[in-house]
Amino acid sequence: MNILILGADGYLGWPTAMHLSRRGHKVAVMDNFAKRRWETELNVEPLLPICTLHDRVAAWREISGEAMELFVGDLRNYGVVEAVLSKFQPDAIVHYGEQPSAPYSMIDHNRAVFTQVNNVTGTLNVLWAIRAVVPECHLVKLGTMGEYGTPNIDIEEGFIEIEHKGRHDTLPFPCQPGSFYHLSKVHDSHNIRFACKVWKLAATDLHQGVVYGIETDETGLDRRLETSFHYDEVFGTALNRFCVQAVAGIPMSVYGKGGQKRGFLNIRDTLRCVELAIVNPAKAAEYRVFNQFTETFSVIQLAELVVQQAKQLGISATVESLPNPRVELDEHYYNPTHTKLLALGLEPHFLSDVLIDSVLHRVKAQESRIKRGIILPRVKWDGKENEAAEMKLMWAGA
Ligand code: USQ
Repeated sequence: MNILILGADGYLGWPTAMHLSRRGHKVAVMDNFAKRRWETELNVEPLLPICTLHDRVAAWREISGEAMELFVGDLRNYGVVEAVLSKFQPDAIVHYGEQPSAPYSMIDHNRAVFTQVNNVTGTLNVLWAIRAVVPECHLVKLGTMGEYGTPNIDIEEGFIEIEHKGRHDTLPFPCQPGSFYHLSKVHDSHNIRFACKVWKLAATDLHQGVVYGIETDETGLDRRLETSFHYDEVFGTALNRFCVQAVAGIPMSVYGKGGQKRGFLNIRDTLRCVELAIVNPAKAAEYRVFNQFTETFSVIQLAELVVQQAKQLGISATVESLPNPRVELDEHYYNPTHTKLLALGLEPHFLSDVLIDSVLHRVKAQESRIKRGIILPRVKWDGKENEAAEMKLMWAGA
């Protein structure tokens, strides 16, 4: 299959590209390197130094013998998107090419508007270009479990059957997202579903939980193939941050009571889920949603697990409850369904089996690179202090 990866320079994009290339697909990668600019803007960097995408593509060719076509371009430019699809003629597109951070979208007005315009426009352009150039192409789009929020009922996979005043229907599951970033994904989901309905496109919306992990089978083949692993307050996710904090001897930053429950999955399972979605494609006019995570934990459970496992490496990690910078429930019901990917053959990696080997060991080896000053949260959901903060002055635009 011809598979185009959008956002291929990122944490998940690059490992996905190698994973699919190694399995015999013809892969092309596209990115505008915006993430590297946002890192510079906020003076943060991944834990491991990461080669340029050009160098990684060259290294991949040397190591695997497989070529990848590289496109440098911005999804907000419709002409560029159409040209790339015309040239590569993808059978499937994996779309990671968005601003991925909730805290980034909450820094100030600029970043909130930027996140929504960037994400929604990019996805709309992809939809229009598929319609114009490759209408049978299957879109596999990275959405988020955060689209649902934390309702006091079980979360279904995309749709809920409702009885209302004696009538029955199956409707999109109600969305109560918790940041302007998560809202951008909800807007995308509506646009994709509509495009599937009116143009008979085929799409899978992967409502993914929080990903952890630093290594995949392919990134482990050569130092030059590593992927970016963030632990700062803006781009780092909870578990990755806790592992770095444990190794650095900083108390783990549990926000509020730590009763926030989320779905989690290992980076290796992300790659497998995307592959399963591609090889079992949606049909024409079908918009389907897969809830993509393997286990649920509360934030405090995660921190406690890191304490236990770090102990086995001789690290005595501690936990600190910080005032929650976000506006979210920190004690709530959470029971999301996730059966569709398991039914397609997903065999999950479980956190307690892989945490030491797949994360803590690697972080420990890079201990000297940890920047302690970028860890504590400064971005607050109420926005007031962020507006005055130095971050506002550092806005570099799109
Ligand atoms: N949290 C802490 N301490 C920290 C960092 C986070 O207690 O140091 C808490 C947050 O308050 C939140 C939970 O951990 O309740 C998850 O936060 P996160 O930063 O790990 O994840 P989130 O902001 O939700 O976003 C991440 C990715 C995003 C993806 C999403 C999946 O950045 O791209 O869409 O996970 S989900 O959370 O299911 O929406």
